[in-house]
Amino acid sequence: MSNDKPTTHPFNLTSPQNDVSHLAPSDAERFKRESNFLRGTIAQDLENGITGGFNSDNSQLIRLHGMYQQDDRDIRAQRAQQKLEPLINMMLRCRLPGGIITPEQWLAIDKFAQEETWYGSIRLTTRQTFQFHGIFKRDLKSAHQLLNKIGLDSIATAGDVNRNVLCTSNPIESEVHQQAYQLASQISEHLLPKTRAYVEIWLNGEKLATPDQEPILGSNYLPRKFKTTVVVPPLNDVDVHANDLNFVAIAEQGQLVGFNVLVGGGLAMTHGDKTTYPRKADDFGFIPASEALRFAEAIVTTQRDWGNRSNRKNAKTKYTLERVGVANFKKEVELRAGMEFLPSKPYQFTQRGDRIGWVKGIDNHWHLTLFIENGRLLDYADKPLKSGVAEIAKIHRGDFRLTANQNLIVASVAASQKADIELIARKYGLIDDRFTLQRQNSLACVSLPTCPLAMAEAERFLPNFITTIDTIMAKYNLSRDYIILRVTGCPNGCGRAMLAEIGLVGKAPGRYNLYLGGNRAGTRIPRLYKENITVDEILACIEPLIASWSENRQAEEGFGDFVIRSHVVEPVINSAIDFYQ
Ligand code: SRM
Ligand code: SF4
Repeated sequence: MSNDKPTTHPFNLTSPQNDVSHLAPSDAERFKRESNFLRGTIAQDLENGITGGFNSDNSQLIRLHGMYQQDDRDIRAQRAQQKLEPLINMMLRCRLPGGIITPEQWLAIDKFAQEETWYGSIRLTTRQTFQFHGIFKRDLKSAHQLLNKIGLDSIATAGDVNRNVLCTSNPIESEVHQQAYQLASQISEHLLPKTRAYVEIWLNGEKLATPDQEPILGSNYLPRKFKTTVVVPPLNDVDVHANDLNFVAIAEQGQLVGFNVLVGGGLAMTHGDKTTYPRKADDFGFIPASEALRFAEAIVTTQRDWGNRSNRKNAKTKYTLERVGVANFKKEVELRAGMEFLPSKPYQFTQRGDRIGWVKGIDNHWHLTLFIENGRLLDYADKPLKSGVAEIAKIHRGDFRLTANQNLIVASVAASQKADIELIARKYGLIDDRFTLQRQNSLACVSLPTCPLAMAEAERFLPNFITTIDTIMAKYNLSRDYIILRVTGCPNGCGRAMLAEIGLVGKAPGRYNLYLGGNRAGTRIPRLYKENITVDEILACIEPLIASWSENRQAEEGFGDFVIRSHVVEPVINSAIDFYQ
């Protein structure tokens, strides 16, 4: 039996009109409930060779196993004309807490991407893991079996569960980083679905006699996706305010003493629906390091029981907090954890981007952060990036770390190997001195052609757009500076444009909403400046602002702070109230 029942009545602390538990559950709740702990009829569906896809419930259910059913949108119309089914294939997202992967594992996934996927790429994501795009149904089992063979899996990287747990990159730089990484791994394991469905379906595991139990997630799993990070200030490279739950490491004299816990961040919205908005996480207070798992569980189960299971657009923790009140949610968490939060400890975030290039760690080993544009590792004609990483993996004795900015760290390199690794990186275009700081501080989500929700280009649009921005920056003597610039192909916000200094949110092909005024630390949500404009119009808007920033900025003032100080846009203070004002 699963522990689905709340420990107290969900809304005995707040007004009854905020109770949504009596509303009809969404269809997602039905298929989760009927799925027999995530099995559905996936196994039978796999045998059906007539279609390249899964039936509708299974196509949703496979998400909780880490896959999305997609088709290539570039050739959709052409195939329809030929009376062919769309080119249905799956995207598979690996679980990689803290983004750590060994060279041996890398070589195995590199080979798989090359030989078994339609697109032949490895895509590093904004959540410190990688995706294969274009696996056909017939090859899915071998993909999972390969991952299993090398000690990886894709469980709970999608769907209504706790997703891949992020951790500030380069954990071996100090003891605090190491402890943070350990916590990220522990949280990932602790909150993982306990069903054997994954093992049975993909790894041909025996069905056990004992019934399945989901003591933390419940048999209906969570109301919506749930995202967790462990972050080590002053670097906010994981973008805490995009996440439901964040453990902010607090160190004293170089030793981790505990965490400030931030709850309820999230960036998605829906065009035209003002009940949806990006929201920053609230600081609940400080907890000792030893209590982190207990609090993680209490927060997840509170959201499990109090989250909106009727309307998926308002189901994330950020909306639960707004509906029941932050104080009430926090009180319930304390009740469940059996412990109160202590007053928060001071900390500061100063930056988000990765430190591209070499840094030396405490153990005298070196770490090389490679800038991977849009996280796409592919063998382009002029720069075989994917092969380059594979060549490094062949000689590298440390590990790789994927960052939440879609970059790759070659970690723990002995001084004696530094030159060899750099030589390979340069030869394959993985180090390119022409990359400007601007390019390195820009992000795009995947978008077309694989994302079914894309409204405008993002990944394929950004590189050329940055070339134009580079020219503008140079014109105003800003080549050695940068603006955090991000583009997402739709308002779901996978490229985290809603925490950018300049954010572009896809509205229609070639048209975007332009947001301004986030800050470099990632602690302010930008505001809508112009709606539904073309790329030329975007450039016409931002060039004069960049010129003015260059001319009138205060020392070290970022572009986002400048546009707020100059009243180009007013700051978003409390997005639940003022985001649409
Ligand atoms: Fe995302 C859905 C790609 C990070 C908010 N996201 C999707 C899907 C799976 C489209 C779909 O549902 O069919 C996209 C697949 C595109 C493709 O072809 O690969 C997709 N999301 C991505 C990635 C790959 C973007 C990237 O360029 O790196 C990121 C994968 C992360 C990972 O490894 O787990 C990715 N997605 C994010 C982030 C950023 C973050 O977490 O730091 C967000 C905003 C933060 C947040 O959650 O508020 C994000 N993705 C969404 C949403 C909106 C959720 C919501 O609250 O409403 C959707 C749509 C949904 O869930 O209904 C979505
Ligand atoms: Fe797709 Fe939209 Fe996410 Fe971009 S932001 S990957 S277009 S869902």
